[in-house]
Amino acid sequence: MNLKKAMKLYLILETDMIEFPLKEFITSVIKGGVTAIQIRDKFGFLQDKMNTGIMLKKMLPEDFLLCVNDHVDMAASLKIPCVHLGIKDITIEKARAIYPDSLYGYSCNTLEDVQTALDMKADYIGMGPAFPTGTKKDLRDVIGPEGIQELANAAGLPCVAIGGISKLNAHELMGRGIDGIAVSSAICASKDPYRAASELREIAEKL
Ligand code: TZP
Ligand code: MG
Repeated sequence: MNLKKAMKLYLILETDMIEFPLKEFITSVIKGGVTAIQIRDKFGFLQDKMNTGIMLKKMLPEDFLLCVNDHVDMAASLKIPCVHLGIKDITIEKARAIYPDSLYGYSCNTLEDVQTALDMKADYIGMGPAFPTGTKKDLRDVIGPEGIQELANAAGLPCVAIGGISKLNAHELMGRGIDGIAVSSAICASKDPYRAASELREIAEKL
């Protein structure tokens, strides 16, 4: 898998925000240009996330970058190819002992986090929050486009910016050394998810 290419438009799935049947929504956003999906649903039941994972595995091509937030065990049991972890989760080293075949992403907010990601041999980095957002409750300090650039330069790994990104501010992330943008509300809460995805993909192509 070409990870940099696969991370161009990375959708963080928060199904509570979605106003359409999930299957219909996924079909629309894939047509619109989403290149990766992370099952997050931070406060959802694990059984529901498992069902979402089973459905997405059936719908998406085998080489699609499908990720699971936090739940290494769920990813391993469904053979989902990627797990996303952060400072509050088990380490990537421990996760690899459970599920060695997975790709691992790591959330970074500081240069120290980037060093941790490199030490743990993360496959990619999610860096942010780029902008203020209400989607994540335990939000760390907003680092802005300059902070994103600083972390991307230090990382030298495939990376996406995350946090409060919309079609109104995504252009501020151009030329910052990132490979893609990760969004939740800008697509999940949209009345026209196809359009939201295609507008963001157009911007992501110019990063
Ligand atoms: N991690 C940092 S900010 C964030 C996560 C999961 C929330 C992203 O959601 P939105 O709606 O795109 O700001
Ligand atoms: Mg986590």
